[in-house]
Amino acid sequence: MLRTTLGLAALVPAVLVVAACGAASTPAPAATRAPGGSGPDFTVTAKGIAYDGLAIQMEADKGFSIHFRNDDPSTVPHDIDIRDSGDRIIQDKPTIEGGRDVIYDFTGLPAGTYKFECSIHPIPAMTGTLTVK
Ligand SMILES: [Cu+2]
Repeated sequence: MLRTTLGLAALVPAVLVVAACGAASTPAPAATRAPGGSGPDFTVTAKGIAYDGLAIQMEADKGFSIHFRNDDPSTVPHDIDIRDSGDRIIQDKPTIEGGRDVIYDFTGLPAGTYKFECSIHPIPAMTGTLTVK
């Protein structure tokens, strides 16, 4: 009985911390999802050293593509790399300079939560969440 009580007491603060984090954060803007067809699945634009979409949701084991635009000055390169939950780059895409756009093709991923991030600017404004279900 004593053991059970202690276990519950230890759990309560952790639950409170999670709830507080959830309440404090606003939902990230989702990347534009293109309508079905043969074009790219998503569109992401970088401007002012920030992505315009910070959330992408994709089905498991399904390849996808992102039409990426860099609307910053030509001297400011950006890219989109994918990192796994251990923060390792698992899909590394080349940077493009400002004023250009590219279609990045990504291979399918197992279900999980990943990050997509600019390798030049790994800051919150250029770090999104890729949810694979
Ligand atoms: Cu960047």
